[in-house]
Amino acid sequence: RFSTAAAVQELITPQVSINYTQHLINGKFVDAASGKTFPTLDPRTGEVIAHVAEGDAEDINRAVSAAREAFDNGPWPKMSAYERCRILLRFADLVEKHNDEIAALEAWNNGKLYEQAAKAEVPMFVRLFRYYAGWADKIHGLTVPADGDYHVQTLHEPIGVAGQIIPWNFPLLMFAWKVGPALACGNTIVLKTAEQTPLTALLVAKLLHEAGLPPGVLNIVSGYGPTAGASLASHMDVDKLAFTGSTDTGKTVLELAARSNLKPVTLELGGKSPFIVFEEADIDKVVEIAHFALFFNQGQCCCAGSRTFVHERIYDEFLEKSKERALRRVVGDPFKKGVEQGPQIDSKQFEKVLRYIKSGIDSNATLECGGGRLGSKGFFVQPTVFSNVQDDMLIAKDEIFGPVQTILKFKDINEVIRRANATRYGLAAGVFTNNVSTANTLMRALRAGTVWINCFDVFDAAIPFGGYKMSGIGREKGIYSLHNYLQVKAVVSPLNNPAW
Ligand code: TXE
Repeated sequence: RFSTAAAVQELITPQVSINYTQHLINGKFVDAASGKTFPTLDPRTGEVIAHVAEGDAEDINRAVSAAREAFDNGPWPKMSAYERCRILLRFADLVEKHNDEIAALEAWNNGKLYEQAAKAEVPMFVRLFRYYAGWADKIHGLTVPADGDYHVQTLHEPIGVAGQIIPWNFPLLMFAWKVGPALACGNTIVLKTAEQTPLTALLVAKLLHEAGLPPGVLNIVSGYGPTAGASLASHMDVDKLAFTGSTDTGKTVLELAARSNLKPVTLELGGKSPFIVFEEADIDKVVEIAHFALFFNQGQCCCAGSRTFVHERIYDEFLEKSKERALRRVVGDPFKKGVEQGPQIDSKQFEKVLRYIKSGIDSNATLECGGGRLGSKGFFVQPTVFSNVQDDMLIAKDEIFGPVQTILKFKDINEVIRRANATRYGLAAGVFTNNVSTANTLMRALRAGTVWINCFDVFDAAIPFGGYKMSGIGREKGIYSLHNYLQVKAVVSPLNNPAW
């Protein structure tokens, strides 16, 4: 009942050309210092779609020098905040104008649905930049009522050169979450994109320069983590680091930051988010939301509802309907209308997902549907559902990051709170109930950065996002994200100026 392998192979070439593959340093596209390039792939086929400049320590040095110069001596941090706001607004307009082209490149390089990119992600990118443009001229300090005859104020100043490392699952949105607040606050940036998805950041950065961004304010280096990424994290002239990716790499970059110049670090890491369904929930509706919460973006979401806890009284019906829904999921070419799921990003992630499926089978969870590769080309995985999942199984503990739903049974509220919190992660949670006191109890008891009640994956530029425990440090989006990119300076002067 899955779409056939033949459909998977009948690929549509996106109507977009790839014009930017070099690093962007000091406002110019340049080759890697070493002259090296690396291939970037189409996840539908595994075929190369472009060769991209491969950055290492020397490229990071050049990019950081440009960002340092732009911060210390360039116009950006000193520019009127209103002018910065207008540049960001012009940029948002330009992206909106090129919506479909940008979406096509995003889908091509990532394997995500073209419709999802065109109708949700690029518009959300635009919304995020308009939101941050709005903040640019509303950042100000306080007048502080200190004891004694002193006038005391705080200045909120940009922190300096921000190093930013982003992953491949939402290349454009991760760009917006990081670049938006850093620019609104007047910082300069060196961004290292994920090696799997270097293309759209370069395309939108070109538009940002067309909108009036001065050279050197945003520099982009493509390349791998242990080379380019590690050089950025440990650079002595980078004042702040923001990272999204795996918990293991998060630990590595935190250590690199500490061992170099103790730059402050924000981390947005993995998750194993509980999705809790109480007995009185509307089963049909919640089955659909639970399906979306897990399978959206091929299951490659840090906040995926990846532990579906269902009350024992509705468990059997919920399971049957979840399985039936997964069997109906249309997998195929992400450029085709009606397709709901494309390929995983690359062979490494594809193999990882298949390994976890095997581990689920080996640990005696019940494989309800799916369980293997789809087709013989690219990185497609069958939508998979496991029931009879126990908390100590690897599939219930680790972040699978693929289209694998694990369904667990619970009896009562205290038990499910304890089990939902028994994880090293704490990124998000979903609660489905019509009972106000159940909702009120869970929203407080769950140790997660976001609790969605009777909804899931509701994102908005103004809603903060981030993790408890090993899901991260700090918050992105909303007013909270600005704190990551500002220094607070206290300024104290006597009220009655002494006669010197
Ligand atoms: O992550 P990495 P990978 C999770 C998900 C996935 C797993 C592995 O479970 O299956 O992580 O994915 C850069 N110094 N998430 O291997 O390695 C790297 O180049 C500096 C959750 O892709 O964390 C890329 O730009 N940088 C997640 C970025 O880190 C380094 C999104 C992420 O890669 C580096 C992605 C190093 N030593 C994966 N090593 C989320 N939170 O949404 C790698 N990088």
